[in-house]
Amino acid sequence: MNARESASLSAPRSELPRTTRLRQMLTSTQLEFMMEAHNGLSARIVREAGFKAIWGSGLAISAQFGVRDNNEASWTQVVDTLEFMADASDLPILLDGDTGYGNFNNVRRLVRKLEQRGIAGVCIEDKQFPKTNSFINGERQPLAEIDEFCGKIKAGKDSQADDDFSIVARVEALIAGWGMEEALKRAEAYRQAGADAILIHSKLSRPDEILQFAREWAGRGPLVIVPTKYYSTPTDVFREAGISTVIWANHLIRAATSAMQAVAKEIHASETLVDVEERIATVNEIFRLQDADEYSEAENRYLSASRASGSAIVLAASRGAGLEAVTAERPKVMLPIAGKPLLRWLVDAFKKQGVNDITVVGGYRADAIETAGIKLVVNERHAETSELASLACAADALKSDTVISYGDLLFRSYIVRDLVESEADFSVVVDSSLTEPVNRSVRDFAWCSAPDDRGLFGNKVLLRRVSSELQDGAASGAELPHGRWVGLLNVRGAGRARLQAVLTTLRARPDFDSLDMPALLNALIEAGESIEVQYVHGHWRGVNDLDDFRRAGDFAHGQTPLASAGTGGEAQ
Ligand code: SPV
Ligand code: MG
Repeated sequence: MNARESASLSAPRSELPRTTRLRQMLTSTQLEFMMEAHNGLSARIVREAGFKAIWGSGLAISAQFGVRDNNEASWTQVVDTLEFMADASDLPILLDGDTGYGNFNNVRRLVRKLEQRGIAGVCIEDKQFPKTNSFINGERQPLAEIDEFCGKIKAGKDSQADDDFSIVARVEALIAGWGMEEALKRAEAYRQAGADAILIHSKLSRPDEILQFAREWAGRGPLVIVPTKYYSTPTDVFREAGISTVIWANHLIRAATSAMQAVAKEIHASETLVDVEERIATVNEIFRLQDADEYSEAENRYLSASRASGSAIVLAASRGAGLEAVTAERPKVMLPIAGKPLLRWLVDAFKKQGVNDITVVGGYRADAIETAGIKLVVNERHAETSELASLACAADALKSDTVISYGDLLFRSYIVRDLVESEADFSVVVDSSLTEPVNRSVRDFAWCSAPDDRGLFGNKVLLRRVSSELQDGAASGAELPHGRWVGLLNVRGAGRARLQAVLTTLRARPDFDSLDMPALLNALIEAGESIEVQYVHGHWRGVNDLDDFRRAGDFAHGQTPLASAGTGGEAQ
């Protein structure tokens, strides 16, 4: 495999180098086929259709640039286009190299550059530079001198580094009206000069002269044909004539042209997209052809340690007990706080810390959730279920390091920054300023391995248990809690699979529908996981009732004494 081939990022690898595969096609005893492509996308489409090789058509590549097939595109522009094609598809590409873009010396340089870019072979034709397409006044086009053209073939063969790189010599004698004898004479001279195959071209609507040529050629070397004009010939006729390879030379650029003409005309006339949408490739299909998934996988592989790839799951399925008066039309997370929805404050705070892939689990009035910049999944059973059922709806989002968050939080951005920078597989934020029930909605008390001792800043503290019951003596030994879990859990690396496993175990429980996030934290601890505690002292606020709602605007504006932030809380 040459250097260029191994540099192709997204194309699947085939065992043999492209040059070898092209040579095997040319020399095989069965009839082979090549399809035209003219850019990376069409090269990908040719591969997916099942073809074994690509014809890099001069006509089609010129046409997609909007220029004529008269060497108006420079050879380096053609080679740059081929590079995109070779990257998009692992098929061998035979370039239609026109006349070789100059004399023997240009052919030498062309062959070297093509090899460097993973192109498997080149076809050169015995006309003069600059050429014109064979189907435009072909008979008036001057042919090259036989000796001069043989020199080009030899120069090309002498400069290839890979023995399997192929040079196909194209005979234009029939196109130019010089007759069968001249065509055969030229083909034989080119074979002796080292050509790996002969392309015999015809502009007749019947295959007669091609078949006569093949008979008289009598298998001296592989024959390639381009039946654009004699397209109605049954393919078995070529098989029986002993043709090596058929090139379908321009059919994708023509198909694309008629599709684009029809759609452009229709959209212009109707001034709407509604009639064409079903007939054209979806945007997702374009993403697929561009291999967008590979990018996402690579991002996970190479950016997972950085905050840029962070993701979050936001639990936002509840209407909000105590907030019924303001949530008839929308869920709690869409309540306006200082001019923007609560959820937007949260999303903006995450994005500010590079947590960009945000999945929100909606439920009650999920239709009212603004989806800009987030992915929305819906817990359809939100009325009968609790937080873990919502989390399970977003389990697919646990592909990279993820912050799981209640949806009704406002917090200073350093809290998320410190959380996502934690090296621990599991970490939570606990507010040590709140250890006593302020009102009935206060819950999620946290017992930890040590109290918040800001003198010992940096010491590792582990979560022991989260419960809303202060008298939960069995677990806590009636000890006072060390603070309150604010509703933020960060899961990293291998912790993700372990969290999924614990979630799966909990799902098997008959009471799964009633389980909340603290139940997950406690189950993780019982399963032997260490959950690191990041203590804060205020600087956040939950929105659980109308009073919280009223005060949240002040918090958002940064006007309240932040350290005394009131009730934390949950979204569900
Ligand atoms: C091309 O595809 O550019 C060819 C084949 O050279 S033809 O247009 O038939 O001459
Ligand atoms: Mg051409």
